[in-house]
Amino acid sequence: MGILNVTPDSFSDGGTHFSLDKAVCRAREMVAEGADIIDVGGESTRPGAQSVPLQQELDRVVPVIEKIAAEIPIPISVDTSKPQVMRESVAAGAGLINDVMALRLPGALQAARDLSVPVCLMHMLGEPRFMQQQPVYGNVVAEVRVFLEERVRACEETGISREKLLLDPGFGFGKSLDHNLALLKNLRAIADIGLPLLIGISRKSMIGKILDERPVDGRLFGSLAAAVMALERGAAIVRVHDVAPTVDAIRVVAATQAVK
Ligand code: YH5
Repeated sequence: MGILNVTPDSFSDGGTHFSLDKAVCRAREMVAEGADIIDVGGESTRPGAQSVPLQQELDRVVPVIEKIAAEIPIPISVDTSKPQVMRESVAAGAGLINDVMALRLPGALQAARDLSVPVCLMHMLGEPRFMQQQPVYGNVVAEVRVFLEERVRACEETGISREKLLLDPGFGFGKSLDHNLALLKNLRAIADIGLPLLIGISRKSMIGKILDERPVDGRLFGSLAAAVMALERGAAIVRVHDVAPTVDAIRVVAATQAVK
């Protein structure tokens, strides 16, 4: 899954304006590099980020989805928590909802049910603005598992079938470095829930911290190591910035996993 951020700080036209053409070019490039899904996100969910008003998120995301859905041969996912953005994005051509709030906003469960597309449910402790202020768990792996199982039940009770669901432990979302490392090492316990696992570690601060505060642009090799570890522990999809290098890593893992 290739990440396509459609926030004003990405794909600027040189000024302060977002360039639709540049975003579409990046999507084409990721397809050429071997991406199987493009994840379009218009709300920054980084630690400390403010939430984006509904109309602004719609204005960012919907035109991009419309344009790339018309010309790109792979599924498009929308990274959003807002029911209205889910509805308009699917109408514009998105085929997957990627919700870091795991359908906890009012109306989100109903929107996902009505749209009947697959949904990725991600674990997050707290909310983006405050989530990195000393997160506390008894047993992070067990608690993430219980949370995800509870969200699966909420989906089923709303009429969303299990077959439509993917799960994600939410690396970096309300987790310290030790929490993230425990989740990566014990990812099998989350995979054992029995639904496909999506993992987002690419360039995240856990990689930077392990590598002595390496800046974002030097985190590729560390991100690849983490992706390989996740795949070996049962991950089905990795959400990444660097598609071509990740596809090589995936092919090495897949070739090895194919041996009896
Ligand atoms: C995720 O894990 N993450 S947005 C901080 C960074 C780098 C990247 C430089 N959406 C996930 O990608 N959806 C995001 O430090 C996600 N799983 C799913 N399913 C945050 C992000 C990032 C944040």
